[in-house]
Amino acid sequence: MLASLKTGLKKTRDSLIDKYDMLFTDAVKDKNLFLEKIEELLILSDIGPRTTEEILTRFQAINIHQYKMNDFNYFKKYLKQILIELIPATDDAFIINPEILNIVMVVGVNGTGKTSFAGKLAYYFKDGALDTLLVPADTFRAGAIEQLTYLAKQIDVEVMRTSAGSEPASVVFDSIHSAKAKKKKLLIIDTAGRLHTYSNLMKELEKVKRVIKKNAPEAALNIILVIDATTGQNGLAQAISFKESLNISSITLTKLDGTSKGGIVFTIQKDLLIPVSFLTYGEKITDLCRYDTEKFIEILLN
Ligand SMILES: Nc1nc2c(ncn2[C@@H]2O[C@H](COP(=O)(O)OP(=O)(O)O)[C@@H](O)[C@H]2O)c(=O)[nH]1
Ligand SMILES: [Mg+2]
Repeated sequence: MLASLKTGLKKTRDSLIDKYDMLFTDAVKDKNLFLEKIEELLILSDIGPRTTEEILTRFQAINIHQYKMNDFNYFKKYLKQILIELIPATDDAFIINPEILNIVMVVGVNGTGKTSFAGKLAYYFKDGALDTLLVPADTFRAGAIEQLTYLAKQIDVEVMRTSAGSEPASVVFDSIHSAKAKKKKLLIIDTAGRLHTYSNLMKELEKVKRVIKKNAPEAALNIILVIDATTGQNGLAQAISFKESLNISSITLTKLDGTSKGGIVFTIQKDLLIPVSFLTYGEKITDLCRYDTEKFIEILLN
């Protein structure tokens, strides 16, 4: 993870630091008040009720004066240590096997950043020289095909030609056969985020998944749910329903640059038990990184 992630997390980092100063002027004199303020701070950054509670238990157990909790540096050091212990490592959330065809199906509701993520991911793997095909299977929304096609041209990655209104499952069917014929190693499928109803959407995505399983059973399939970090609890609700319908492999959290609630990364892992694979933190094609708990905590609290 890069310095650019640090910039992308500026809002969350600033909020933790500002609020710490604001909240802790007197709190450290009184342990109960201190715990109350910590709780407020953690909830404000969307760390989630379960993790917050576990963190509080750890703080409860220490002598706050001995640990110099009035000093932000000591506090951060201690919190870092707790988070690293509490948040499960997720390094196997996303694996690419360059020997076979890898299929990434990108799902999520409208506007979360699916199409942008598909482009960023293709660009990310360009360095690794993985021959990639981008597939615009959001044929429902006007402009979605053009958006991905434009992105693909900019980064010089092949994109499947499709016309608006085609059936997504048949676009995906064609793309799998095309990828096999061309010996592609990575197929990135961008899907629709909204149909007439939510249940229509789920049915369509399930159908796309069946087409993949049937036509490329030998491929490694990753279903990545894209969640907009700025949507908070709403994003969590989305994750629950996509998890039920599609058995997603991991989550990509987008727009971390636009929120002070970056703690949602921990909520997803702890409360939903879904691994996080990628983060995006800006509109540039390079504003993407793999997620790594320890590095994330390090950057967040440094
Ligand atoms: N600031 C910021 N904007 C983003 C990020 N990812 C996507 N966006 C913007 O969010 C909007 C919706 O993105 P899009 O990929 O079209 O979403 P989709 O409807 O899920 O395909 C666009 O204006 C993107 O530029 C991000 O990480 N940070
Ligand atoms: Mg889109």
